Amino acid sequence: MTITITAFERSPDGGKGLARDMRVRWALEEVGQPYEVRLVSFRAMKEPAHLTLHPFGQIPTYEEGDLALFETGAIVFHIAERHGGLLPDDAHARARAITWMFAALNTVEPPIVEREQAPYVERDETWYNEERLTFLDDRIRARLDELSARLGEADWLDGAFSAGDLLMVMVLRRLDGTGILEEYPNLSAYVARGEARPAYKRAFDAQLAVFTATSTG
Ligand code: GTB
Repeated sequence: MTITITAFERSPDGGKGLARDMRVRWALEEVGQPYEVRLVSFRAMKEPAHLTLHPFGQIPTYEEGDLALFETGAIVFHIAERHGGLLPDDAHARARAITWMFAALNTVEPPIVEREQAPYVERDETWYNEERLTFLDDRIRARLDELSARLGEADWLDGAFSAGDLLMVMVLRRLDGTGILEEYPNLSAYVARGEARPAYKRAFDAQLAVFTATSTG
């Protein structure tokens, strides 16, 4: 059955793989599932046809036959459940890998997104200043201190590479350009290990190709 995902027609990151379709592309590449991509404009994302698929008018979405999903955590989980390669067979190891998926999205990502959005959503507030940004940066550091301590010198968070690592690497990549990740050599190496995976590279090249095609064409 054909899998179709949605992605930005013009990603604001210019193809750096920071938009969330990259997570889904990477998961599909890891499990060897071909997929098609429907590109959507910012306007189309808010129109009824897309809102039927995604109540919040966002990307990515996932369609497979009569199944339509949104939310990258749910999509990656669905892919990992249906195909081998992203979750261990052992029940306890599997539950722990799923725990890391939630940890990436619920515990590590929120302070990163808040910091990323502060310059856009808070800049007109009287209390928006350097002190506020330092506060937000330090909240990220608190999480990374803990994550770094847990990872230690291991390659992945819990044994073999899993969907938990896939989401955690993608979340940490959002720190690109902030200099914060570089304060944690083991986390930087962890992200680099994820980016070195052949499936990651195929997914990255595919999302970049959208940008190069639209910017030169
Ligand atoms: N919780 C949802 C999920 O995980 O699927 C969040 C989905 C989401 O935030 N989608 C964003 C979106 O559609 C794109 S990924 N935004 C449009 C809107 O809300 O109207 C967020 C994103 C966008 C761009 C960059 N970038 O260019 O660097 C990075 C991340």
